[in-house]
Amino acid sequence: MNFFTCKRFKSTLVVIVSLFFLCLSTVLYAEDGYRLWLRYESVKDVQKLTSYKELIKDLVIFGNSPTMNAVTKELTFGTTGLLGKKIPVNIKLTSDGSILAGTLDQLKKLVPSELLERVNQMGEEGFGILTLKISQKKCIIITAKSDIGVLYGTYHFLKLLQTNQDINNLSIYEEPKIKLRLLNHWDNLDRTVERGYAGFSIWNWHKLPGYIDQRYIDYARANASIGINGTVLTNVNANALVLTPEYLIKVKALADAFRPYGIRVYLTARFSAPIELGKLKTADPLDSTVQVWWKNKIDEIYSYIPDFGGFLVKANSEGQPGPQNYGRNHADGANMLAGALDAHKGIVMWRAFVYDNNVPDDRAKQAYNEFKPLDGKFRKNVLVQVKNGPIDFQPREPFHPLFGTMPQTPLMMEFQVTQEYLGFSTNLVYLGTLFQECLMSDTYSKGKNSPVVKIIEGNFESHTLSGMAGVANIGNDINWCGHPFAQANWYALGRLAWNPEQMPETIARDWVRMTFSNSELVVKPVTAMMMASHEIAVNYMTPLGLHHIMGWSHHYGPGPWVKNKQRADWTAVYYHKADTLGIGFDRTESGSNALSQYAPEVQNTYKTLESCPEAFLLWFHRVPWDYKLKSGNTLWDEMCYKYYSGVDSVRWMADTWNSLEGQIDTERFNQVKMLLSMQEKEAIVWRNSCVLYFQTFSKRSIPSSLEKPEKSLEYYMNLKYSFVPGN
Ligand code: GCW
Repeated sequence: MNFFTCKRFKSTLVVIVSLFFLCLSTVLYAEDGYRLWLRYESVKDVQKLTSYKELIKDLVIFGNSPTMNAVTKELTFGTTGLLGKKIPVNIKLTSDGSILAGTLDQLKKLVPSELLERVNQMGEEGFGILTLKISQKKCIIITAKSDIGVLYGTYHFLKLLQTNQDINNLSIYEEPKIKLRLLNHWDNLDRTVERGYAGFSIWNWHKLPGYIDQRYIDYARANASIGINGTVLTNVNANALVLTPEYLIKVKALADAFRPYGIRVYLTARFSAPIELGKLKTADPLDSTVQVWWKNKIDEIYSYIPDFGGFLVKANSEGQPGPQNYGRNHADGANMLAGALDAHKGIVMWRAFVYDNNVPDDRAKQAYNEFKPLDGKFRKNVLVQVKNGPIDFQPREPFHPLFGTMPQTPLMMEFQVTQEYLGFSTNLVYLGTLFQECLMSDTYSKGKNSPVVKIIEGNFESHTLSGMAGVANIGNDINWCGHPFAQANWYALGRLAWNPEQMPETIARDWVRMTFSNSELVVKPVTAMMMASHEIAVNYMTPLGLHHIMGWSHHYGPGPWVKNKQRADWTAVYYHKADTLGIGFDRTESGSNALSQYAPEVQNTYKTLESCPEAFLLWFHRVPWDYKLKSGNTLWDEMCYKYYSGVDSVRWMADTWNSLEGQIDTERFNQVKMLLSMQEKEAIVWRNSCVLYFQTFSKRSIPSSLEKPEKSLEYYMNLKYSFVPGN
């Protein structure tokens, strides 16, 4: 007997081989974040798992359209992963425990029609998930009027399993409250992403149309799972090239890949395209040659993509061309495009984020001034897309005054999911609460209880169109968004676009359960961190209504000292107006009177120093440094406390996260740990820069209980950041 045949060798070999496979499997299944919230890990709760196995024996799926094939794939993949065993697909109902998925039409032979009546009353995208007895057999049916509805129902059903819900007696009916639920990619054709912090664009234009990256399919799956039904592929700072045949065949390839998942493709239209591509002398929307050019272009686009969604347009803003170049207004521009799109049921989303060529007394007033007079002048297939606040996605803004003041025009919400002003992809900031704060703000446009959400749902005027868009935070990073928690913002956008009345906490909990763990030991603290995170960032960046004091141009880090640029309204000093007497932008009657753009009840709330919620104090008022706030502190002291509490709270988030070691997979645990430590450093830079800079005006000392900034103001002002992403 030699060593190689001895028992000892054999068992050593077994150990080595098993270790090898174990290592290999951890490498293969490393939690790199790619799977987003669709991980379908096997259910850990033994009781739940047993009951799911009891209730889910097989899948019976009707229809074989591309969408129904997606349903089959997702249901098989999802249930197999969650239940830890292969769930077979059958063609007919054979025993208890079938999951039946199909449209009403397909199911009507099996299911008594009165049981499905409620689904029949819903729109095309709605669905029902019901526990029923059919031919004495207990089953769960997922049904809808359309295949897409069945797909949405499928994801909802899988979410129930992913979040360990009871599925014994289901009676769920859901339909979206908003029609257009879109991502806006600010992706350029060279694959850079404006304000993108997760690598390069996921659209690999060079390899399209021949190469369909699996990422496109996974992107579509992720979007469909949260109800997103459209994507604008290109940057609003548009390049006309995307409208040429060279690119249209690539756009078509993406549209084909997304179609089974209910996602329509939209493009940004560069207003001067007739000049750049068509060699016309003008892009005047009232010029007939221009109109013909666009009509032909639009017909051409539809010849490639029959269900093309339409255009998103940024015009006469930040140097982009538009109708005002020809003495026309936004309605003239939008209607010209909408006219040509209408023949194909396409739409125009015309952005209200505009800039005058002249620097105004208050930039916050511009959109209202330009758009309000145009209410009622837009064609039926135009939506005006309005950012949540009147300046520009600041860490905190009051709601945009256009909400509620253009009743005859469907207004579409534009949120920013990418964290341009909220710490890029190094800061953990959950945006569900920011979105909700805006959606729930009462505009009083129809008296009390006229929140923004009702305006965008189109409740008051029953517009045929309604929409919500989020500027995407997606790039080609392995985890899509750069920060594991940034995925939650993509997720929240989709969930809120489907139903903007949902609670951000519910959404956060679901996301944590699907993304990390169902254990309450994880769900509770992580949800608490997420729910607090936006306010924390506001505290260390722009407390008490401060805004637009970030680093010049790239917007990374603080820059309250930024002044003397091309336009005053691109500087920080224009917005904070700090001097030895006080700080803040007076937007009341004694100042720019931007407040007058809101309903009288809203004006009353913000009008006086006493009535104004402190979160918006310096947004609406100029306040003396010694002014006493509700806490009894002076404005200066309170500002210091806010900045310091912001940093302390980041430390609390880091401690909370670090206490979860062992309960989260190592890879993502370490990623978030490192990022939180970076966030702490960045928060300190924000705090120290702002406190030291504003101190040069307030001439007051930092309250003695607070640690002194370790470096000088000069040090912070001289920090240089080269090649900041997204710029
Ligand atoms: O906030 C500003 C951004 C620009 C962006 C613009 C917009 C796409 O800094 O990068 O341009 O908003 O929304 O159009």
